Amino acid sequence: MNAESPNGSPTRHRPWAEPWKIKVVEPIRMTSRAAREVAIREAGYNTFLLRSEDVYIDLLTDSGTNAMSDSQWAAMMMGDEAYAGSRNFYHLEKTIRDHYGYRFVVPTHQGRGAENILAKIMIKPGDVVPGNMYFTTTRAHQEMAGATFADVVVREAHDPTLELPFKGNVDLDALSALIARVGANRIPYISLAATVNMAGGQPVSMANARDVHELATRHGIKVMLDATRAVENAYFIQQRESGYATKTVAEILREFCSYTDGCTMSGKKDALVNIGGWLALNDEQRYEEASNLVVLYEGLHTYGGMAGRDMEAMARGIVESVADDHIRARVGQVEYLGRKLIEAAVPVVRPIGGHAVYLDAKAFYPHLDQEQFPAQALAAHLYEDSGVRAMERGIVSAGRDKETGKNYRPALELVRLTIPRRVYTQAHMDVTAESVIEVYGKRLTARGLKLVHEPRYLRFFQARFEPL
Ligand code: PM9
Repeated sequence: MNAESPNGSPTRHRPWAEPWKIKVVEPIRMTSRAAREVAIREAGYNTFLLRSEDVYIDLLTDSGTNAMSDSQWAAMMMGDEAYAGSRNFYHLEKTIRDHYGYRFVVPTHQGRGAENILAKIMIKPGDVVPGNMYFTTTRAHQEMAGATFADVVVREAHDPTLELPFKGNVDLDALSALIARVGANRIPYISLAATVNMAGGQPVSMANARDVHELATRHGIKVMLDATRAVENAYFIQQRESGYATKTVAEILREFCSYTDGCTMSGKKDALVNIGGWLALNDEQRYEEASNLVVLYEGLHTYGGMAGRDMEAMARGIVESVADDHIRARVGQVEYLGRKLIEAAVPVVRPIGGHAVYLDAKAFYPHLDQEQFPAQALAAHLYEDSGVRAMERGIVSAGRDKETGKNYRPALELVRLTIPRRVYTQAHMDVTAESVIEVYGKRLTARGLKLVHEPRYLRFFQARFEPL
């Protein structure tokens, strides 16, 4: 093997080999198929309701499941747990300003805390919020504040088979038409997500972000970024967009954020921590409102629901997250799993996204109607086969239209194999691929599910099912 390849990656053959070694391990255990069949039945065929002890490889989410570095763990001992004015807050604030570029920072316990506050300070009843595909918690807070979400993602995002570099882009014609139809005064902001989770972790190009900002600014509309996986988005820009190959991910992230007026952030993803988030804004008056409102929902504006130690760990995590070798390894591991499944002709969303490989459940189980919850069933079948836990991202996650009460029927009916950062090995990816391939081999005998318990809010978390 080469000691070092010219582009700074560890080897020519394994460019994504991890830039870290393992210091602490957490045991996990394999269970029997019989035990897993009982566990998933008791969980109402919902992988959110499984106990993690009963899971072998946990690919439910990359949210809060990251492994922290030794530097982050050391930071946990540096927590200033003062109620007000913790030094860790000021460090976090400076780190966010330096890396994301926004002027004002309001800490929150996680992403949805920031979404709640943003929706409350920006939205009035009857507003419309355009966005590049919905996200569950984001849309829920927009709706609770009285807005309707309007999807303006490019049409290609809804087709899992299309191999295009920026399937998270906003359709500028659709956005213009929406502004003309409802009027700019009813659009408090554009909700721009990078990457787009529900489309398969697909990125937004820099050119598109620039154009969205230009169009929005012309109409006096703000652009609010969901920065949850903006570092992964920046990596894709570096790899795929002309003019960015020689820029660092850190530089690309700063430029990307400069085309937006603020952001909500779940630090539990890119920022390499187990809990934390923030709302960032450039507008001082809005910041005053947000930093006042945060005391009602999260905590004082210098901790927002986080302990001082959590803020310190997140500040260090942000710095680690933009290192080119880290992000190359992170996305490289996801691509490794994706390629194995593509080689076995398993239908997955193309191209492979930044944080997860998404199985196309409609193509996997073509004999099941969407109302028989093929993705929910597939996630259960995969768990039964190997103890690999995945997440449904289809009709259950999409929920119901708040006006008609009917199920949304999203074009994408997916199962997400979500890779936590710095947690699993290549062998774990191999086991996962083998299990998916095994389940794919038995696909024609698979049965769907019926919904037997449906909670009112974000039903996918707690819904229960029975086999048909
Ligand atoms: N995402 C995920 O697994 C957590 C559970 S599913 C609701 O993908 C985006 C793009 C997210 C996200 C959470 C949030 C909310 C906002 N935007 O979970 O509240 O992917 O920190 O963030 C999950 P919090």
